[in-house]
Amino acid sequence: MNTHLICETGFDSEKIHFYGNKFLTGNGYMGVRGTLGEYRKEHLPAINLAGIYDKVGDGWRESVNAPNGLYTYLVIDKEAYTLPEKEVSEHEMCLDISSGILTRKTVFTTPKGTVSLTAERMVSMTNHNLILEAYSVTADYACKISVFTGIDAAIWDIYGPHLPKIELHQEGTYLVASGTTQETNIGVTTQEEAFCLFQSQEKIHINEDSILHEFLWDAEANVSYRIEKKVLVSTSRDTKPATKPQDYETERNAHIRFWNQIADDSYFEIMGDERGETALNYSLYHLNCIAPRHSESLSIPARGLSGQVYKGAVFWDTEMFMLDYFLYTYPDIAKTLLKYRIDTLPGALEKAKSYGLDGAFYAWESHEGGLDACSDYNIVDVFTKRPMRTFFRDKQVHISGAIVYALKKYLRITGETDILTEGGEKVILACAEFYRSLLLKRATSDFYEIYDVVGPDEYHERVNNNAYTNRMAKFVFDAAYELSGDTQWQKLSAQLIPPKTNQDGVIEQFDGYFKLEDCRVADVRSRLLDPKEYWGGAYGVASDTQVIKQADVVAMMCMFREDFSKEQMKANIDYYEPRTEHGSSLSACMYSLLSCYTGHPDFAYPFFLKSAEADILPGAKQWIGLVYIGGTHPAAQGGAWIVAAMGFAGLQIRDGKITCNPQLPKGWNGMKFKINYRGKQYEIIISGDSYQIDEL
Ligand code: IFM
Repeated sequence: MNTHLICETGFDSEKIHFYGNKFLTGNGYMGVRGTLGEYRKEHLPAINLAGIYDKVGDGWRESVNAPNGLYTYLVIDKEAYTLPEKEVSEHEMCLDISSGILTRKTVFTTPKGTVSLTAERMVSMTNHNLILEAYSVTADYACKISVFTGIDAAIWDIYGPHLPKIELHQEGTYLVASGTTQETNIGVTTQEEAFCLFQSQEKIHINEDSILHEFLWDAEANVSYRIEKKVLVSTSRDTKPATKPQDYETERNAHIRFWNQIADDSYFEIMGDERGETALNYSLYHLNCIAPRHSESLSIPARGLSGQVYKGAVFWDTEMFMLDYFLYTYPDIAKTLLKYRIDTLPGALEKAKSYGLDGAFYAWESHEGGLDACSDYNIVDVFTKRPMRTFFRDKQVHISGAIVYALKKYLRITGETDILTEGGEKVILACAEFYRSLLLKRATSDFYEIYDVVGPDEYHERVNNNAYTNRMAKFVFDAAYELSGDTQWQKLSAQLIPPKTNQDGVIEQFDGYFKLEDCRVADVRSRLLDPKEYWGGAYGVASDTQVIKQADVVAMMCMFREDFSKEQMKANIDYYEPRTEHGSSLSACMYSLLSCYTGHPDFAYPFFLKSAEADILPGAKQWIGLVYIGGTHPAAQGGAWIVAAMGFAGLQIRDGKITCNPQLPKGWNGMKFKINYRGKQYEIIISGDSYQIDEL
């Protein structure tokens, strides 16, 4: 079995959106949803652009999709053969995660026989503006075939249209579609060139919302006819003009070589678990599809480049869940992600000021310049259809701590300190000032407290002394002290109220949490009147109970494992897991990691798989209230790497020394993977509970 091939056989029109995520291709500059060439906007095709945002009227600000240069459909004897409209006798999509190539084979049944359509697609890793696609058509009888291929300017937008007037024309061998975003005035252009590798007649059709070649020919029975496409996507924000591609084969080979290298650098071998190995490497495939290799200062949105869900915005997901893979594999990319936060410091300073606070309050949903795209009304109530006031933007203050935590991790792993003078130091100090401005002290108390926050568990809003948030603030004060030697930070760290713990060592998630109704996830679920109902906020079914959305105390224990004994970690997993909905894809990996830390890899395994398979299997949450949240889950994918490397392999770097502490789940006989540490590559081979680390 080839564990690098992810396939879906058969066609299920109910799963069109899911396939769009599952078969995403991308190169960090753009993500291309895994939709079929013939799909129009109702099936959510998208060429989603990294870091390009816009706002239309009162709609939410969101990322921008380019005109779809992959639009292609087949006509046989004057009848269109497209999915989902036509019956097919065969249909398969396969993604090769070690070459970054998505293929499709569809066999249509026509009144006279069968016609097979195969296609391959890749978003070039070596020319970031380029997408390559090739089609082959074979009929088992003689017929007249037309392939229409070109650019669809009817773009799928959630809050668009972002390119309201798209100009379509032909320029030499290229078809061109270009438009300008409404608020941000960014030019977006798609150019498309298609070649027939056989004799055909060609016509160009310029329609109201598409520009297409029509290749028309008399097909002989059982002869394959191939058409190759090169699509160039560019924006006026590009630092360099798009380079014209070389011939298809040369570009294809370069792309494959690049992906082969990624697979060689970072994919895992898991002896004894093909399913786990495939899911983990598929996760790493996704992280590489969305890694901003073309930039020195850009980050990754919470839904990757799979569309405009969550506004295409960057959340704490990147720093806390995705960064580690890059730190240990491609530290330059880790730096690019952090530079984004350094460069968006002005936005964070501005946000803090707007709330009457000091220092840097980073955007909960960050767009360019650090602008917070998070709305005050981020969820629509299913019953009243009214926007609900949520407090993600104003109260999820743990975001600034995530950035300092990530910077410190970068410093520790890479040993590269230039990032401090390049702005990292300012970020750390500004975040410390921010947390200082949140501190409250009662006249009779020795301790500082932090009130009125939302922790990682978003269902409980405006709580006091969220243990995770307080620990992050303490971490930031410690970092500021270490950097500046200013003892005010040391004092604040020492005087921050310690977490409250019950007799079993279970940490109270926030003040009063233990007094809430103690019930289980199933109890709360049974109270829902509508499956899309929001569980949190003022009237949510979970709000007055101990049921939480995602790892919170458990996440804190993962981040600060040195603070806790294994017994205490275990007591907290045992307490919180039955009360956790895992309603966020960020949750499972934290439970998995902490279970590894406590020496329970078998308990950890299903959570690991849930994380790694977040986009392989259907079932991910699609709605919060009436807001669509479908898309890929890169934080879960990054979390899967963290669990495999730090959890099952027990990888740790302390005082410059790489060590492992393997704890393999049942069925795993060994693991093999590489890391990059301070400019050198190491191969880690684990067999049972012993390991070997070889410098390569
Ligand atoms: O950042 C997360 C948050 O923790 C839970 N809701 C979804 C966000 C984006 O993934």
